[in-house]
Parts: sequence; C-alpha cells; structure tokens
Amino acid sequence: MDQTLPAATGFLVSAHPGGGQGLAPVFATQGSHAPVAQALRSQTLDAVLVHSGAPERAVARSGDMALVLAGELYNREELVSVLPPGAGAGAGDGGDAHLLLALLKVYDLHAFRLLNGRFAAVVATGDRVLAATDHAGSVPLYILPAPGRVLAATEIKSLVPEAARTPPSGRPVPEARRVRRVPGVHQVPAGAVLDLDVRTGAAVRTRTWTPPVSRRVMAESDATTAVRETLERAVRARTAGTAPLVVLSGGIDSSGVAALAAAHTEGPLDTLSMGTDTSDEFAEAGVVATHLGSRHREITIPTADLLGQLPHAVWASESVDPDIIEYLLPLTALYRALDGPARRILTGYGADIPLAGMHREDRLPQLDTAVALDMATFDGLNEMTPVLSGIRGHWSTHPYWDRDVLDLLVGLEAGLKRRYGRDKWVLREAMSGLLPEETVNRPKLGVHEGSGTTSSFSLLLMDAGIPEADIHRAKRLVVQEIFDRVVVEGLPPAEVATADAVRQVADRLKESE
Ligand code: AMP
Ligand code: PCX
Ligand code: MG
Repeated sequence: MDQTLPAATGFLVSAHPGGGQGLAPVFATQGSHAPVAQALRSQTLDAVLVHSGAPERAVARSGDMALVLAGELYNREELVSVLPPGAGAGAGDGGDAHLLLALLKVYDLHAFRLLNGRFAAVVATGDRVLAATDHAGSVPLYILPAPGRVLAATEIKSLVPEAARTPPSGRPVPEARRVRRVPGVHQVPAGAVLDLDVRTGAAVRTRTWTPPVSRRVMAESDATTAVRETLERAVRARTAGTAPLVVLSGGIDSSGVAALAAAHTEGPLDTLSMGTDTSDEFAEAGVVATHLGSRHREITIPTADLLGQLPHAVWASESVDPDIIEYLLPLTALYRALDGPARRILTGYGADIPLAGMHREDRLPQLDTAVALDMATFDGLNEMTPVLSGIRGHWSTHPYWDRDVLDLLVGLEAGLKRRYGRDKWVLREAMSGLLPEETVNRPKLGVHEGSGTTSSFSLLLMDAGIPEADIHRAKRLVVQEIFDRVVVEGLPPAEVATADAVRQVADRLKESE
C-alpha cells in the first residue's frame, strides 16, 4: 500500500434524518473527490472526501455507526493492543478509520482520549453526531448545526453556501469559536469532541486533551534521553514505509527532524529550503544537508511574489491572525513551488511553542509564562493545518506536536529549556550527536524573519502611507480583508490582489484619522 498520503485529507459531511442529500464541496486541498452515503437506523451520513486513491479506507461502518476520518493516527500499535482480540486483528489493517470504529465500540467518545494523531473525524450513530479533532486541533474542523441537519467540514469555505441558506436560528454552540462573518459556523476546539443531537442541533463538548500545566523536574541526562527517544518515535511514526521530504531551514528544530528521519529512511532523504531575494538561510541548511547526505534543493522566491501569495496563505489556512499568516506565508510559497508527485512532508514547525524558543528570554518565570500563554492560545490559529501543503496535493506533519512529544516538552521545568545561556537547551543537547556542532549551537531566526517576510510586509504597508505605529493593526485588517474575499465570498485567491487589500486598508485608516 502506498502510504504517502493518508486515505483522506479533507471532507464535507452532512448528517440528517431521512434520505440522501447532494453536497457541493469547495476545498483548497487538492485531490480526487469521492462521495460517501451511509444510511443508518435513524439518520443518513453523506460525505464528500478529498483523497488520493483509497477513499474507502477513510470510511468505516458497523451496525448503526458510521464514520469518516481525514488524516492519520500515530499510535496504532498501542491502540490495537487495547481492543478485544477479534476486533483488534481486523481493525489494525483495515486502516485508521476501522481502528477508530473498533475503539468507539468499546469506549464511545472516550476513544478520542486515546488517540495520538493528526486528524478530524465525524461519527454518526443513533441520533448523535460526534465531531472530533486531534489533541492539537491540527486538522481544523468546522460545524454548522441546525435542527434536522448537522454539517461538518475541514474547510470553512465548504460550509459558506449552506450557512447563507441556514436561518439564523442555527443553534449556538457553547464553548466553540464562531467563524468570522459566517453565521452559524463554529470551529471544533482543539482536543475536543462535540456530541451533537442531529434532531435539535444541540451540542455538548468533551475535552480529550489539555496541555499539561504542571512541570517536571528531571536530571539532565534523563531529560535529553526522553526528548531524543520520544521525538524519534514521533518521526518514525510519521515516516513509516515512505521517503519523506523535510522542509529544512538549518535551525535545530528542522535539522533535528531531518537527522532522525534520515535514520529511518532507506536511501537518501529529500530536503528542501526556501529563500527570497532579500534573505535566505541556504548556507546553514546546506551544512545540514551535506552532513546527512540528503538530496537537497533550494528554491528562491522573489519578495514581490511572496507578498502576492498572501491570498493563497489565507485561503489555505483560513486564519485571520496576522502573526500566524506571516509564519505561514513563506511556507505557502514553498509548498506551492513544490510541484510533482504528492509528498509526505516533515517540518520542524511548532518546536518553539513548548520550548519558548521565539521569546529570547533568559528569565525562567518569563519563559514559563510564555509557554503557558502560548499553550493556552494556539487553538483556532490553524498554524498546523494540512491544507497549506494540501493546495499542491502534499501532506505535511509536525513531529514536535506529536501528542507525546508535546506532553513531554511542555511539561519540562523551564530550567531545562533555557540552560547555560542557551535557548531550547534540552533539544539541542538531545540532538548533539546527530548534527554538526555549528547546527546544534546555531541561534535561529523564525521563518518570518529568515525569509524577510515580516520586514517586507511592513515595508509594503509603509509604502502605502501607513504610519509605523499602525503597521500591526493594518496587517490584521489586510488579513481580514483577504479572508472576507477568499473564504467568505469564495473568490479564487488568484483573483484577489494583496495590493488591493493594502490600498483599501490604507484608505480606511486615513478616513478614520
Ligand atoms: P522556524 O521554526 O521559524 O524556522 O520555522 C518553522 C519550520 O518551517 C522549520 O522548522 C522548518 O521546517 C520550516 N522552515 C522554516 N524556514 C524555512 C526555510 N527557509 N526553508 C525551508 N523550510 C523552512
Ligand atoms: N514559529 C513557531 C510557532 C509560532 C508561534 N505560534 C504560537 N505561539 N502559537 C514554531 O515553529 O514553533 C516560528 C516561526 O518560530 C513559526
Ligand atoms: Mg522553529
């Protein structure tokens, strides 16, 4: 079996009592579309899956329960081991959807507490519809509940036409974030299951994961060994049976992933770096590529092109956070430039969150405050959405946000994160035997700085006459403006110009002076 991509990478689902209904999905995620229709005792589950050849493996049905799964699980062996002997054997090789179904039969919605994965799932059974995310909400999931019909989709844009038709009596969803300018649509929180009544649209939320709030004291060598082994498992689970591509900046985060992936790949690893005409990290990435003997590629994107792709970044991520969009923009450009067959992509994204790597902070109280804040506010930012690479048909996955890696890293006491004057000490130390010394010790800029994205976006706004003090607010408004065009109004991103959004925001700010 080709394991390059998960069986499905996105879906639109409709659950309703009564007969089948036609669906008109809109996805930024590239792939074939397959219809699903499962008539259950008191409701029908209709869906359209985005897939790359084996959509049946993303669907499971048994008795009065049916489910669809986009994404994949990383702790399959563990999961199979808790199933009754008969159920376990079949569930293991029927794909992740079958495994999840077998677990639901035993644990009901508590099955989601067991999963370490990157997925969104919808389950229909009896009068209930379960909409569930992974621990990190890394595959965004949205719902539009109404009496007599629950819609769910991995992209907001698939729900927009129905939201326009659904009367505002659509039920409020407690404890779920509403989507900007799309009435009735809510985002399923990270690490949660919404248990919806298909007849009334009422929802009850159950949390299946929360970031640790306690911190563990560990001896140096115990901590570095644990980090190394846990990260190694996370990388192995994400590469099994494939030749992955690592997006490599030459910083410790992505270089660590590349080193561990190289150890689990037959033949040379593929690595890829991007830079712009203003800034790149090619030399640093090159050192790592040479050390690992990878097949390495560099892509240079002109800065004007990069800023022109803002609509694509917003269209793919459906995020309205201007800082996040700055991180995602260079990655969007990188993935869009990666043509050819679908690839499984590993990234070092996310390491800086549990380790407070971006905060450049020596003081331990401030460091831990930053970790606690970032872990309390990541939900809804969509920074790890697979749609970013999905717009070229690729599948990306983030080993640092593996559930076990994240539990470990977040939970380490701050003195292991900042130690001997070095940031991310425990990670650097864990990787020290696998990488050149200069890579292990390299202080790194974020991707938004390494690619010059932050400064060139600021420059674009200042050139439009926006005063420096208003730049951050203006970035937020530009991103919102673009979101309204490409997500709410459904315009193709290629028909939306960054320059027009900038001009509108500049005019608006001038008027309000
Ligand atoms: P950062 O931690 O800011 O370097 O970026 C997050 C992740 O994005 C890295 O761990 C890499 O996997 C990827 N990345 C960042 N910059 C680049 C780059 N210039 N070329 C390729 N991948 C990159
Ligand atoms: N990153 C970070 C994550 C960005 C911060 N996100 C958050 N606080 N929710 C990472 O890779 O961990 C960079 C550029 O560094 C993006
Ligand atoms: Mg990083």
